[in-house]
Formats: sequence, structure tokens, C-alpha cells
Amino acid sequence: MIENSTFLKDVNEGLSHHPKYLSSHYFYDKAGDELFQKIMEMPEYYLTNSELEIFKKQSEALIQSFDINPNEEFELIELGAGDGKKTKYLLKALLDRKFRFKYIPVDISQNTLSVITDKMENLFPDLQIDSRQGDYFQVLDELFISTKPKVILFIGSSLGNMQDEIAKGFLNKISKHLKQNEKLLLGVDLIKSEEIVLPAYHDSAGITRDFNFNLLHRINRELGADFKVEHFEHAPEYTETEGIAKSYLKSTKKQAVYIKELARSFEFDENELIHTEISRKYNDEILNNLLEGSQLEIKDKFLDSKEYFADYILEK
Ligand code: AVI
Repeated sequence: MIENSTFLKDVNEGLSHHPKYLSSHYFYDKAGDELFQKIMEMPEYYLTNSELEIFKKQSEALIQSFDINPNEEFELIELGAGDGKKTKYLLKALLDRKFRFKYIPVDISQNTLSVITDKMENLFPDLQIDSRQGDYFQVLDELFISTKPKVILFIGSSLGNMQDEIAKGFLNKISKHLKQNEKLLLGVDLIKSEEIVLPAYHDSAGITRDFNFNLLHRINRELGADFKVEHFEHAPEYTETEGIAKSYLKSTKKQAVYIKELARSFEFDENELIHTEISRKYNDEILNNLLEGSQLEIKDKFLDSKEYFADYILEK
């Protein structure tokens, strides 16, 4: 649960800034989690199915690339556990091959963890699960007290929601925790044409629009604001040369919004934007730039049949 005072401070900072911004971090309350689940089912949102195909068809090859000693117990740590739809294929392949391991899903949301733990316990009664609730880094610090060999999963292109500098710092911190030869499985969306990427962030059913609007509803609910969502538009864009998709909320008229908890108003011009999300797409060069100085290197790369998405095995 995010402290409301942090939310309040971030909203104040972002809406006072020129140009205005809000962090996509705040999309994910209960309503936002549900909308994101729906997004993943939209035909336009190719990311989930592309990575799912890799896990369905290439789990054995992923495991080979992990290069785990079969005689030693290891820990499989998943950062941002999600719904387990993809991971279950990897877990099944590991269990079928009689690897000895503990699955450690990590998530900020206790609800997400309870759902995934129940689901995996039902699917795999023999699986050892030890879920950990909290911020990735705090939990990583605690988990790395154990000296068991580790494989870390960070899939779903969640790295893409970080600005490059933040992503670089994140990869660096993970690397500091890993020992020589330990692996990070990093799932990222690849750079491709606008005709494919943009609809993923502008689905025809309007679910992604509602996901973006939920941020305004959330500010209304939690901070006593009077955003009129009908006076904003969901405005995504994608630049193929950069490989970056961005989402904005565009004010359709000149208006003022009052936030009770801040006891102040914010002015919006007609067509003024609030930047709400970045969804970066990658290639080897961009990833290698992020990895520079981290001691992590690309060991392997697994693609889906359309070559939309990549699961990289990074090794220290
Ligand atoms: C979670 N993350 C990888 C999603 C993405 O594609 O950037 C979040 C999302 N935003 C809009 N649609 C999906």
C-alpha cells in the first residue's frame, strides 16, 4: 500500500511541473490491476501472447540456458509476480525435469501474491513456494542473505516502464546481488513498426484509455480532486526511431481542477498534456548500453515466432 502522503506529494510535484506528468506507478490500485488484466486480453496487446509463446514453446531451452547444477537446490525469484500465466510453463518444465528449487514470487501487492500462491499450489502441489511482499530492492537485500544459487525473472517488459537511467540503475543493482554465472531472465518488447505498437496502447475497446483515466479517478477518490474525466482524452504516441511509446492525458478545454487535499487548483490549457507513462521497446544495442558497467552480459536471446518480443538471459 502506497502512503497517501507520498501520492499527494508526487501528484503536486507532477502537476506543478512544465510539462505536467504523473507516474505510471500509480496506475496500479485495485481498479488499475483489473484493467491491466483486461488489457492483456485485448487482441491489440500483443506483448503478453508473444512472451507466452516463448514460455510455452521454449521453456526447456530457457532452462538449459540457466545452466543450473541439477544436484544443487536453487531459488527462482520472480520480481513483479503478476498472474503467473507465463511462469507456470517454466515451473512445469523445471518440475518435470526434477530440478530442486524454491519459487519466490515478489510483489508489492499482497493480494497479487495470495492469488498467485493459490494458483501455483493448485497446479503444482509439490512446488515449494515462499512469496515475499514488498519493494523489490528491500526484498532482494533480504533474499540474498541466503547463499543458494539464484535465477531472477523480470518479465512482461516491465523494465520498459522505467526511463533508461532508472532502468540502468535497476539492472546494476540486480547485478550487484548476483554471483558469477547466476542469471537474470529479462523479458522485453522489441522495437517494431508503429502500426503494431500504437494499437497496443490504443485498443478499440477503450480499455487502455480507461486504465489511463483511472489515474484521474484515483486522484479524485483518494485526494478529493474534481477531475472531470470527460474533459480529457487518452493520447498515446510512438516514435519508431526512438523505440518509445508514451501515453498522455490531453485536456480537451481550458479548465481548472481543484485538489482538496492540497487545497489548491491546477490550470490546464486546451490541448495541454499530462505525461503518464513510458513503454520503452528494445534491441540488443539499447540493452547493451543499459548493461554497460553492470558486469551483466547477454548470454542468450529467445524470440517468439513473429519476433515481437525477446526473453534475454543475462549472465554475470
Ligand atoms: C506493465 N507494462 C509492461 C505495460 C506496458 O506495456 O507498458 C503497462 C501498460 N500500459 C498500457 N498498457 C499496458
